[in-house]
Amino acid sequence: MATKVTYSIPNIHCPHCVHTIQSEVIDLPGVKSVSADQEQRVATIEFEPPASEEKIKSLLASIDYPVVG
Ligand SMILES: [Cu+2]
Repeated sequence: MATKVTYSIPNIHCPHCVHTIQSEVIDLPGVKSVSADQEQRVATIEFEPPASEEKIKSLLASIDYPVVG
C-alpha cells in the first residue's frame, strides 16, 4: 500500500532544485511519484516498500536538500 507524504525542504529555491529533487528521488526503488513545489518549498512523495521515509530523507540530505520538521 502506497504512502503519500509532503516534506518541507527549505533549500528549494529555483526550478533547477525542483528538477534535481524530482529526478533523484524517482530513482529510489519503491517511489511512485515526486512532485516538488518551488513556491511552497515542499516535495510530495508517493512511495511503497522498499522505499521508506528514512531512505527518502537520507537521499534528500545526501543531495543537499535536507528535510526540515
Ligand atoms: Cu535551485
